[in-house]
Amino acid sequence: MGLIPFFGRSAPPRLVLLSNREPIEHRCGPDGDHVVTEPAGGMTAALQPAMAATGGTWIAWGSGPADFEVTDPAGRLLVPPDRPTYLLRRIALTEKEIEEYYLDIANRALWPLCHLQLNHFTFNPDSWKTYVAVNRRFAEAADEEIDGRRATVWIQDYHLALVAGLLPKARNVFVHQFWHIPWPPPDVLRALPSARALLRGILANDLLGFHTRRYVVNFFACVADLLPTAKTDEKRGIVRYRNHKTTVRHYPISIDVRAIQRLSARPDLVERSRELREQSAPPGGQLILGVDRADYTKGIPHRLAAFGRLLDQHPELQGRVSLVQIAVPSRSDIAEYKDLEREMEHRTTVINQRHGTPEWCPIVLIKENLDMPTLVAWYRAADICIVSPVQDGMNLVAKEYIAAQDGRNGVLLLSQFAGAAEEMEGALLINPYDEVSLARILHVALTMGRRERELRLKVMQRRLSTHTVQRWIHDIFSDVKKLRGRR
Ligand code: ADQ
Repeated sequence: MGLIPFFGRSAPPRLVLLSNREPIEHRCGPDGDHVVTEPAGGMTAALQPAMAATGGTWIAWGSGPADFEVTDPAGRLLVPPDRPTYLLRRIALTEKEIEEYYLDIANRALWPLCHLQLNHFTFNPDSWKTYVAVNRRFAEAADEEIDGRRATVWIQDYHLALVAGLLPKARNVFVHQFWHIPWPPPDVLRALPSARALLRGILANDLLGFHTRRYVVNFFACVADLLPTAKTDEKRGIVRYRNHKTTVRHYPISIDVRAIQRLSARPDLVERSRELREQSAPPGGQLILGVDRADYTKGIPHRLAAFGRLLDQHPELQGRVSLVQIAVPSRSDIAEYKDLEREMEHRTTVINQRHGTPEWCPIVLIKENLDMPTLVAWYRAADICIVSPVQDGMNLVAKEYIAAQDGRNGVLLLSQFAGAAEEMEGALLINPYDEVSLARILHVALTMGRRERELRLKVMQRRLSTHTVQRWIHDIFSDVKKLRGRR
């Protein structure tokens, strides 16, 4: 299966991809040379292979400190540096634009809104104007890259919700967008004063993708509620609004399963994982793992509290189990994120003081950005992985953990509020808000027999082996090809 379906004899349309985050950043090294880093996160890693396969242009915010020292005056350079296959076009943002477009609207308004966290939601109308202006700059850059040719524009995520509506209409350009986070129900979306503008912008896409059926259902409910003149056919996944037809489908994102499996089988990583286990799990005991960006949607305090309760209720577990929480700091410019870091540290200290002994530290908090080989070594080392978001579009950690269980039999605890819960039959589903039941299910996982562990894992690994990120890209582009043909 090729990543991008074959387009017949005609040359494939030019691909122009837009995302807020860029696939690589440049910074200055110690000797004044330029060092390349790849920002953490599943999304850019998932999209790189598609760009490498097709060529084209990737347009993104140039957020690295030395980004514009290596580009032409239009902000462009060929990447990846070792085997250049596509063009990266960087957009420079001013301090004000970063504050208003990125922090205020994307992260203080749309992110909490879509994750149903209205207690964290704020809206600044001046910042919305900047959000529109930055989206316009992305659209103008895309239009320059298309340059009148036949093209497919692929927009990523909630930072760029208005781009489709700001692109000039052109018959030979197909525009589609993937929304990586949940889509909220109408009562929540109504809290956004610009909700109608947001919907109108998104409905300028020819195809719109979400992770799950539930988000598609919410989207149709929002259109019916806020844009009553739109005509919807939910069964066929079609919205017609102002003479434009948008197809709305769900495509669950996944991971490069083979790449994780290969890493997990590497002898040096098998050894590394043994060392990590020795360092952090009590001898003969078990290791529970959490891996997240430190974000209030990921339910980290909830899982720490449940682990504390587990230790309160089961004194026999003293010195028998440890929880390693890897939480890379994220969006630290926003007060709530700083508060979360403090809360994680506080809860960890309280539980460690209450239960720890000179030989045993119940919770180890690691606040580092780890490379994928090290993460995979941790996944291998853990008997249990706990993924407890209060809302999550998909959650790739759950899938990475299962893919890394080469010759192991780890148990996955997965929040019913993660998109991944719709696919991962075999996981122990949890409600992060229910501390009592979360502690109980942790105990179930710790005492689960080998046979049941293996059976559950097998179900998830079988599903994952065919539902890879390659399939995600292929399914989206198959639909792009069909819909473009019909047009
Ligand atoms: P995120 O909210 O970032 O993604 P997730 O899907 O779990 O959440 O992806 C996180 C990625 O970052 C994983 O690939 C993980 O390996 C990596 N990561 C986590 N902690 C790390 C650390 N300490 N060091 C290095 N890497 C780390 C958004 C949505 C999700 C959706 C994805 C993709 O919020 O719901 O699954 O996009 O669409």
